[in-house]
Amino acid sequence: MKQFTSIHDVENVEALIEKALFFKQNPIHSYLGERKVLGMVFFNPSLRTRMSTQKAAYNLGMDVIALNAGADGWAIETKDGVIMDGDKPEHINEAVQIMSSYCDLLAVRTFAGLQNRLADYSEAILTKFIQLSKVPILSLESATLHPLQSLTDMMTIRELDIKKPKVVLTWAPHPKALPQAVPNSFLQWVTKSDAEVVVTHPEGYELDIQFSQDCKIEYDQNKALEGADIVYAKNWSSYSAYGHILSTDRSWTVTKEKMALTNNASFMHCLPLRRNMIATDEVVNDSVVINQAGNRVWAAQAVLNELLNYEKENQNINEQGRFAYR
Ligand code: SN0
Repeated sequence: MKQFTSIHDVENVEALIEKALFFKQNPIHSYLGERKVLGMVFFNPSLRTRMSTQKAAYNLGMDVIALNAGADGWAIETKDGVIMDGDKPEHINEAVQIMSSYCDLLAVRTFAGLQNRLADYSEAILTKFIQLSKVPILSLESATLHPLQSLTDMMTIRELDIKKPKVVLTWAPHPKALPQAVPNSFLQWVTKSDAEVVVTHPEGYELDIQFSQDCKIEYDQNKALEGADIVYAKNWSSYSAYGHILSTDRSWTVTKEKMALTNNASFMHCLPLRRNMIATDEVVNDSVVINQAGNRVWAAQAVLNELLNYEKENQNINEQGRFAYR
């Protein structure tokens, strides 16, 4: 695997899930990453992604440099052709080339701006990283996808060991407009697994058809939840009325009563989760979210291991022990 930005970069999804499960049992299995540096650049906040990916890198013997662009590093201008007379002193065109010269793998988190659908769905910033980096790129959530989360989700569902589970992705209310990255990515992965997938949301919250085409859409949340084995809750803002909040209807909050409609389903969420908006305290306390978040380490380790392996196999290591990635 020469980069990890979506499921399309993964040659064998099944093998990657198995590798993540393997690392959970054998965390310190390889030192493939010894003397290698993972750079992590954050344009947006992170708790799980940052800590779990760092831990995963350490398990492989890597060193990590993490930079919060605009907080502990210069704010980075990402658009071409602008007169840089504002508050961003650094341009992405230099920054990525330079950061990638210091690192062996480069990871980036960049959320959707939710102002311009075309710009977000063209993955302008992630694409810049891919084009300008000398080393493999790893997405830590981009404008439209969150593949590390989805790999973790698949691993967590696998651990539940349910034959052809009914998986329900439900929209839930939230005070802020959030990206569609987590639900888009989840559907991209879960529809490739052996599961019956139902998406439920209020009208106007339809996701981009490229992600929802292989699942059933059910506008009645109670109906959707009937017989569910897994309930995956997430808020997202509208795709059609791009970036807008169309509903804050708290009748969509996942409650104990709603969970009672399911087949004793496991409740999942990527976190952070706003309690008693997305789901009630009772539902969160009785969920698999802690194991799910814990699995982020093993998913990240499987991905880092694949990226390191690719380089090793392609023998692109130069005299300095650095990858000479093209
Ligand atoms: C992000 C999202 O894509 O929805 C990251 C999830 C892994 N979530 C948020 O930004 C939540 C912010 C909030 O105010 O609750």
